[in-house]
Amino acid sequence: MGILNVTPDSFSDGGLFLEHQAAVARGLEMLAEGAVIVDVGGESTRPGAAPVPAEEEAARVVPVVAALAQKAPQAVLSVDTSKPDVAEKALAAGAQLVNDVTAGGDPRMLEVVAQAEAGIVLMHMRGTPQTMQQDTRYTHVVAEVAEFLAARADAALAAGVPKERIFLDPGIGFGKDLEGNLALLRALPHLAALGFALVLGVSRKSFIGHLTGAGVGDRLPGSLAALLPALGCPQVVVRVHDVAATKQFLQVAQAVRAA
Ligand code: HH2
Repeated sequence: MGILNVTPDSFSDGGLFLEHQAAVARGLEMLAEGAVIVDVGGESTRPGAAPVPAEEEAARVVPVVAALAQKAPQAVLSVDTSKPDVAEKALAAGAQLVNDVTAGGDPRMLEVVAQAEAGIVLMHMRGTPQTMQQDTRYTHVVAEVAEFLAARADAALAAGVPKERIFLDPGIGFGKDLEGNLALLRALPHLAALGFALVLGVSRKSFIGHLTGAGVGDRLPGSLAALLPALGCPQVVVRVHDVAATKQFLQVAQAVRAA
């Protein structure tokens, strides 16, 4: 899953693809590099990011989704939003997946997804992007995240989203400290045992900076290393900025594992 942020303020690529033409070109480039899914987002979720009104978010993402759907009909397009109105418009424009970092926090989201016969990514976050790093203590982070994800998957099933269209994501960096992020990465097989496909987003995140001192633009090696736990899991979608490098990493790592 290639990340396409049509925002002025995303932590790593903010401002680069705010122009629709540049965003569509980057989406097509990621597909050519081997992405299967392009995740189009119009609101940053970095800690402390300012909320964006639904109309503005839709105006950022919907034209990009529509253009990609027209130019790359084979691609799976995802919309990174927690607002049902934005999701509905993006689904009508050709998206097939909603990436909701609030895991259906707005109850209408699950209805919108079920109605459109789309898929949904349900991610764990504590609080909101404004508050999530204020308290990152857990008694048992893996058990708490797994319990939350299982409950949200049940809610999606109850709303009529079929199991094969539900993806669970531990939300690396969303209300977790370094220790919590590492524990969740190590526990990926445990989360896979919930029986749903997973999404994992580690690309360029700050825990890599905390471990290594590397700045956002220099975190590719750490981003690849953080994908190691995903190699042992059957159904993991990796959400990345650097599609070509990640593709090569996964191809070689999987060949070695299979040898
Ligand atoms: N991480 C980010 C945004 N959306 N969605 C899922 N499912 N999992 C993630 O780990 C995840 C996500 C943050 O990364 P990015 O999109 O690069 O930055 P920003 O939120 O600042 O736009």
